[in-house]
Amino acid sequence: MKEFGDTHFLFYLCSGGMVMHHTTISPNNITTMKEILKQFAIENEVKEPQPLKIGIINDSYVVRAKNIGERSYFLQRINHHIFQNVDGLQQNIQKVTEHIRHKLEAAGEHDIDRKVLRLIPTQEGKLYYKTSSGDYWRMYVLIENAASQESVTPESAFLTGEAFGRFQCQLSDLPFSELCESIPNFHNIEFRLQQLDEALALDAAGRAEGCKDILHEVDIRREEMCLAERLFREGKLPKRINHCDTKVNNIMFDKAGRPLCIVDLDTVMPGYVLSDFGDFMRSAANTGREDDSCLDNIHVNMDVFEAYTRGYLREATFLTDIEKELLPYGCRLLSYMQTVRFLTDWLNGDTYYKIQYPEHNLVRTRAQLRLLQEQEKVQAEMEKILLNC
Ligand code: GN1
Ligand code: MG
Repeated sequence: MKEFGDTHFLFYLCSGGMVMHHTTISPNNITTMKEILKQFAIENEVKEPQPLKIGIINDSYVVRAKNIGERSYFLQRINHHIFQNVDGLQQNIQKVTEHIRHKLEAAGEHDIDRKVLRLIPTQEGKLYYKTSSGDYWRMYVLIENAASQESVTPESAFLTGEAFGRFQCQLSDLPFSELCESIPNFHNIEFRLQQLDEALALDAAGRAEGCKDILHEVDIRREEMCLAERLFREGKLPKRINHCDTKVNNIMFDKAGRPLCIVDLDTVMPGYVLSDFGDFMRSAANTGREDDSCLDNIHVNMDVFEAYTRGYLREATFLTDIEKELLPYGCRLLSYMQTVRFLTDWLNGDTYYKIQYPEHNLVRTRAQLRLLQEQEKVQAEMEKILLNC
C-alpha cells in the first residue's frame, strides 16, 4: 500500500490507481480552472487544483481546502469522447450514491462521506458543468485519509471481496431500468469482438499483419467466450447493477487497511456479476502488471483468488447457482475482453486508451492474453476452490 505519511502523501482517488502527477498548470489554465471551480457549490476556500495521474480515461485534480479541517474536493474532466452521454452517466452516479447513502444512514453509519462518493452540484444545481468549449467537469467531496492500492494481500483481498459483494447487495433493490448504459454494450463480448473485426478490416494503422499470432489466440476462444451472452438470451443468466470497473485500485482503504469506499462509478450499469468478479481478479490476482512487458512475471495469484472469493461469497448472498458456477469463467472472460479491447485500440492506432509509449497497447494486449492463458491452466483449481467456499 502507498504510504499515508506527510511526505509520501496519498489522499485518495476517484478513478484508477492514484499517483501524484508532477506537471504544473500553466497560467492560462489557472484562469480556466478558477472559472471552473467557481461553477461548483463549494462552501469553503480552496487552493489551486493539482493534477493527478490516475486512470487511463479521465483527467483528475485534487482541490485542497485552504484551511485545515475544511472540505477538500476531487475535480474531474470527463472524457466525453468515451462517455458520450454525460448527463445519463452523472445521473447514474447520483442515483447509485444516493441509494447507498440512504442504506448507510439507515444502518446508523458514521462518516458517510468517506464511505460513499458525494457529488458536488454546480451553483445551478446541475450534476456537471459544461464549458463553452464543450468540456464536461464534475466534482466530488475528497475522501480524506484514504488510499488506493495497486495490489492486495490475501487478507485485504478477503475484505475487498466482502466490500464488492456488499456494494452489489446494496444495489440489488435498485431497479436497473433506472440506470442507463453509460457506454452501450460496455462488457458485451460479442460487441467487443465485432469492434475488433471492424478494426481489423480497416487496419487504419497498418498493424494487423504484426498481430496474427494474437488474432489466432482470440479466434480460437470466440465461441467459449460468448457463452455469457448466450445464457442471457436463453434467460439463464440475469443482469444486475454492476460496477463494471472493479480494478484493484478502484477501492479506497482507510489507514488501518480496511475497505472504505468504492470509487470510479462511471461505468456503474446493468451487467453480469461475472464482470465485477472477473475484473477484480484480472487486476488483483495477477502476479504481474496489466501492462507487464515481461510475460514471465504473469501468473495467477491463487491465494488472492481464494481470499477474494471467500469474502465475496459471504456478502453476495443473492447469487444464483449458475452465477456462482461461472465465476472462474468470469475471470477468463474479463481477461479475454481486455485483450480484445487493447488489441482493437492498437489496430485503430491508439484512439481510446491513454498510452505512455508507442507500443503500449500492444504490450498491454500481450500481457492480458498471457494472463488468460495462465488462468486457463488453473481453471480446475479455481473451480475446486469455489466449491470449497
Ligand atoms: C479503463 O481509466 P480506468 O482505469 O478507470 C476502462 C476499463 C478498463 C481499464 C483497463 C471506461 O479504466 O474498462 O478495464 O481502463 N474504462 C473505460 O485498465 O473504458
Ligand atoms: Mg474507470
